[in-house]
Amino acid sequence: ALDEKWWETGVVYQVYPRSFADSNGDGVGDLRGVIERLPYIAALGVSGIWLTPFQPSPGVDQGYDVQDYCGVDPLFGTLEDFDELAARCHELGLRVLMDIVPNHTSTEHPLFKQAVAEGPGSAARRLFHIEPGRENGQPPNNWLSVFGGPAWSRIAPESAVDTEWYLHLFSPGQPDWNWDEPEIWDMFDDVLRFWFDRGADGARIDVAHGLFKAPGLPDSPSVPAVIDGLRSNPLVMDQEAVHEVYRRWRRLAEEYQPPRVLVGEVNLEPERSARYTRPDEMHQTFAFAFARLGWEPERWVDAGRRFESMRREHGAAPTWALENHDLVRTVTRFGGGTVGARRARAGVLATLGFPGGAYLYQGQELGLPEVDVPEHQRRDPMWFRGGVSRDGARVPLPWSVGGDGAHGFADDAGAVPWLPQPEWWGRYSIDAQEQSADSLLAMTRQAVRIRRELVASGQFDPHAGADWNLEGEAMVCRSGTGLAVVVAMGEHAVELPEGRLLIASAEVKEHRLPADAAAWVLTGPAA
Ligand code: ISL
Repeated sequence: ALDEKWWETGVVYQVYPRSFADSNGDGVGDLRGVIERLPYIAALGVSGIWLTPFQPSPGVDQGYDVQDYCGVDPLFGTLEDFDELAARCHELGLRVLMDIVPNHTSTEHPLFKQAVAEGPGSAARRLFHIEPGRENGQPPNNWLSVFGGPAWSRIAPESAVDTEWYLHLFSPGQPDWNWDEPEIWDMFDDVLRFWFDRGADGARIDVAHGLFKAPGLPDSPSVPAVIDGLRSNPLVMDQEAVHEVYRRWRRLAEEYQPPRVLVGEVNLEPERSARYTRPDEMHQTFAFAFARLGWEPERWVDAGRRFESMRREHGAAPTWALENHDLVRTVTRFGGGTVGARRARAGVLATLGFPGGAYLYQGQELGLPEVDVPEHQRRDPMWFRGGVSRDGARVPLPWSVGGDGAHGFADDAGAVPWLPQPEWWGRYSIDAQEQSADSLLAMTRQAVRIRRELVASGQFDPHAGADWNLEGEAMVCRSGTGLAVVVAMGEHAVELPEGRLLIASAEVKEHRLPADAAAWVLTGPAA
């Protein structure tokens, strides 16, 4: 049962290659670094990895500005390295998810360069949203980019003749594709086939709720692309037309044996994101309504309940994740310091126990806090456009206690990591946590192992419906299989429900779970 539906029965580990392991001492992680340290990932017991982009890119948005969708950036290695990585993963029983970026590309993509060169009216310009400006040198409409500032830039800022503008929902280095053109559909079919043929087991789809814009690109009464964390501008994203793309991709994925898996980065409210997991669309979408929460019991219950509608209406299991490379690390988000550390630990256990798929972001199993990267060393385009910097969740992993080789991130002792690590980084290292039986790393491994056992015995089912309630100071998720996930979110210890305690994130005494902790209890006949 585990293998067949690995993406939801098992746990997927997100690898951010730039910051995972550096095999050649240039301070940037690479595919060979991932290959060398796959045994570490396999030992977590996870069923697969998702690799964020490693395709050729100028790196304006750390690889989310893709210049060539079917290659490997020399910074990360070669296509042969990818082949070896996929083969090694499969030997170890790990599946591999690519990151596909269909909403936008890079200004260095050959088709965009052609569009620039061939000028107004050319066929190449139709592949993007390229429009004449308005009077007084104003952009074609009033939309703002997700990263801040106008969503439009001039194609040729210096030219008096070519006064057209191109749309970019993200940075100016990331022009949006025009999905009204059939050529784009064909191009992405080929991209998916390229990686699926090479052994990729599926794809995470970047900004999957993007792609299409309201016809005619009208001015918007509310100008930002994202109104708040989960509500996007209805003219800019979440257009009905996008669902036809996923129906097509699902058919394409199912031409393969085993069928390839699609997971959507759909940053919308549960009811809207659920529509992307219809049986003939994507297999899963991340539960962002949950990922964006702080330590707020009422909102956890509310988010949990809202995802139950996704099961009922679309037959899809929610996909829990509390961290990724865009979000503030949970230790910090949940309060920082030792309190934040305890809560982040509880968060890992809760995520793995709620019925649904589960993703962990590299370093989450170590309890890494957000790093305050000094301003002059920040690299995030969002920061440069006036937003918050996401660099603090992207600092290269600490593998060893001592500082050499950027705390063991690099094989080369003198390597300087692309983002600076704080001097206390080694305290969180994998080596340090391997020495301690109650480290978060040890707990994560144990929880993943227990989850596998529960899957095998039918006591964990990602599709089981669940009841979400506040019981006193505890947030309790009781799943149809008899597994209760209890999170003590108040100030006091809570009495655990009757049953067999399987694992807890802090010491349970007399069946009482301390504050800021989580536990799994098998209740009813299942116990
Ligand atoms: O569009 C949003 C909400 O409706 C955003 O939250 C959006 O989902 C998010 O910014 C997308 O992130 C992904 O694409 C970006 C990239 O910078 C991120 O790292 C990536 O995860 C652009 O490719």
